[in-house]
Amino acid sequence: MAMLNFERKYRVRGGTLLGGDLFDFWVGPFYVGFFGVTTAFFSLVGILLIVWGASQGGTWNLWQINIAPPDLKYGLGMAPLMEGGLWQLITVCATGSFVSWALREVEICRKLGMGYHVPFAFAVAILAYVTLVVIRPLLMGAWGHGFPYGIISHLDWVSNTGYQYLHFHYNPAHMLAVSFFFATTFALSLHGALILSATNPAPGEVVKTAEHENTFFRDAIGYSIGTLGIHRLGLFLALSAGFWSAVCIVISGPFWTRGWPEWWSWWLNLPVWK
Ligand code: 07D
Ligand code: 07D
Ligand code: U10
Repeated sequence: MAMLNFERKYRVRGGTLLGGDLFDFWVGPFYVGFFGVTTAFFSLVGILLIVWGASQGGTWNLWQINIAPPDLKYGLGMAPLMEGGLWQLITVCATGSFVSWALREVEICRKLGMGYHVPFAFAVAILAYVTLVVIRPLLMGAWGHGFPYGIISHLDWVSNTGYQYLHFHYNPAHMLAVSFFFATTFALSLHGALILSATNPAPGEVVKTAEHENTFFRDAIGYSIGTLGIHRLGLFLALSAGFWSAVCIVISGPFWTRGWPEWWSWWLNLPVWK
């Protein structure tokens, strides 16, 4: 079936979570739905607030635009608009639009009778973001612990926050997250390379199948995880990277306030060394 025929066949009513038939239509290639409207609303308001905030910030240099969270003295209260209130509104819009986008993905999955793997995966990214700007600030008692919205300024925040704990590489959950990120790129490079080597042969050669793919890895490392298995592993590695990232930052401050190198003194204090 040609792709456009397939789309016509499956672009049917139903599967919505909210709004019934009301927003159950497409605009060009995009499915709308109730959550498409809320995505459009939150993104538009959020972007307008950023542009307005930028216009008050004294620079149009894209790299330097910065919308900072409130001072710590405002605690968990609302701050005046130009002293972090804008950051608070933008955070509401960003969270609203990310969650709306995930729910719109859920509706699309339901229409197509597919699993919810894609929205679930996006939800882990949203969890990491919400951990940075909502959960950790709540646990630490001030919105001022969120990261500022700006291309360079958010890098400064990461660096400063890292050095507050002396040496962030000693954070054990950061180690896990970093290793999962590395493992994800390693797995995707192996997978992309293997698929291309089998299915995109030189002119005149035949296309190979999963038999070849399995045999390559059995010859090389004695085991093949299989064609479905590599996708399960890839999803697991990538989601673990995001999950342990959220853990590594939420424990920094709320659960561990000293330098991360010091955390390892439990090892030196094991009775076995005495
Ligand atoms: C390739 C998919 C496309 C997405 C893109 C990002 C915007 C922002 C906003 C001008 C892989 C679109 C960008 C809409 C424009 C304004 C106000 C995804 C792909 C191309 N960061 N970060 C970047 C975000 C955090 C860190 C780049 C967002 C945390 C470091 C881009 C968030 C920490 C470095 C960006 C976020 C952190 C970057 C490229 C949210 C820990 C870099 C991103 C909402 C996670 C790199 C100058 C990319 C860079 C970079 C966006 C959060 C650390 C501007 C939207 C606070 C160390 N980040 N970031 O390709 O070059 O992602 O920075 O949480 O070195 Mg960041
Ligand atoms: C938060 C992004 C969510 C995105 C969403 C979508 C739009 C729409 C539209 C394109 C989580 C946004 C969409 C806006 C765009 C269009 C059309 C993803 C998020 C919802 N670190 N470190 C991490 C490494 C050091 C520090 C994570 C490496 C130093 C701090 C990861 C190194 C110090 C924090 C990581 C290194 C330090 C981190 C980031 C090496 C600084 C965090 C990935 C090789 C001196 C952050 C939850 C992530 C974190 C984090 C990797 C070094 C500090 C594991 C490889 C030693 C303070 N670091 N780091 O979380 O865990 O993605 O955040 O040196 O807060 Mg680190
Ligand atoms: C994978 C795969 C695989 C494939 C694949 C892929 C993974 C094996 C079969 C996919 C992979 C790729 C294509 C590779 C490239 C991808 C990346 C590198 C990832 C990063 C991607 C990007 C950087 C692209 C990002 C682009 C985006 C997000 C699109 C932007 C979209 C929009 C701007 C429109 C969004 C739509 C919305 C919000 C809903 C519908 C809304 C509209 C159409 C707008 C109109 C609005 C309305 C009608 C609603 C009314 C609005 C209101 C009421 C608000 C008004 C508010 C006011 C204030 C006025 O494994 O298989 O191959 O391909």
